[in-house]
Amino acid sequence: MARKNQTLGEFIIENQSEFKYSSGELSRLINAIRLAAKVVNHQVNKAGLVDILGGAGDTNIQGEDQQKLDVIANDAFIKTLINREIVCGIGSEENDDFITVEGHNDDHQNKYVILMDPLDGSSNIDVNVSVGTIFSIYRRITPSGTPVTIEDFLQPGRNQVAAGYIIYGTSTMLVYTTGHGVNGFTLNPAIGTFYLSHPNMMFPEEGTIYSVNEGNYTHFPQGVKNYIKYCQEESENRPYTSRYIGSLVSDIHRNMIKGGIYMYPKSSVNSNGKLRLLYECNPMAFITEQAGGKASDGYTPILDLQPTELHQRAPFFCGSKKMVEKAEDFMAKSL
Ligand code: P6P
Repeated sequence: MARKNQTLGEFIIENQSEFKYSSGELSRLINAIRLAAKVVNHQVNKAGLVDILGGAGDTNIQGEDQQKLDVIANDAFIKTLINREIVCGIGSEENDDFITVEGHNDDHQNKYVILMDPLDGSSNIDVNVSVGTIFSIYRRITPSGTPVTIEDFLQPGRNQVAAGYIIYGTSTMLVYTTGHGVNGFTLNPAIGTFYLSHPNMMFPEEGTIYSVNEGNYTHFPQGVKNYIKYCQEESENRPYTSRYIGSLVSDIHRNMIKGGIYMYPKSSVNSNGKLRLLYECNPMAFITEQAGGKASDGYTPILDLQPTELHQRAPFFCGSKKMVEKAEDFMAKSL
């Protein structure tokens, strides 16, 4: 039972019994994420003060300029997760291949794999706009005692045992689910403690906010164009309001609280859209469904897609159930 102002630590202990099979590892994994979140939060909050802005001079597998904070966040989460000896493998947007974690005595006995986008929205770093960390957790499916394999990462999103995000905004929040609803914890930076501030978060079934990069309008499928025109035309509750921060975590967090839809469709420029299935779409879709919303690629629930590659992309429609269903109607009618 979620009690407002409970600390994250108390919440994890009181809800330990909800984790199937877990004898505490999943709790320790969430605690490891909590620690790494505080480390990254400290770095993000001082970004303007220390010469860590700007590119790190490298590019990641997506060919995107790696921001120094991308690298710092990636290192912080990887180091914390390895030290806590709970995962047998780590997949990250910033690493071309997955990382094998041998574990205690190099015995490959750890039960979980984690996938993450350590600092999503990093292009916003230098302009002081909110950024976020996104994570997705599975139980391994290959035999314990053997090195983790790509199959452990390429599971459908429906298999996730936990997923969440940290939003480094006007306040820093950790929002996550283990399949029993969504709860949001706000960091009190003065004492470094996360407090339950948003118990049982739910998407409003309807909303009046649509989030999409309309600069890509001419490249969108006709169904998306038709839906955007639907959002803009005068009628009951419409025109809607357009809000697009360019930071997935921020746009979806706002829509979950106020109601809305976020779309990153495929286009003639990005045949599968831009967002990555394993560490952006799947975790945000798990959270969305747990919060009573809906997430699809325009046709199929995101959580039912069978991944084939670690960094594959997927078109993404996510948010208030009735808004996503309306967008899917427009997509179906223009097949
Ligand atoms: P565009 C950030 O790079 C990101 O992955 C999401 O956080 C964000 O919603 C999207 O890409 C923004 O992409 O093409 O609109 O700038």
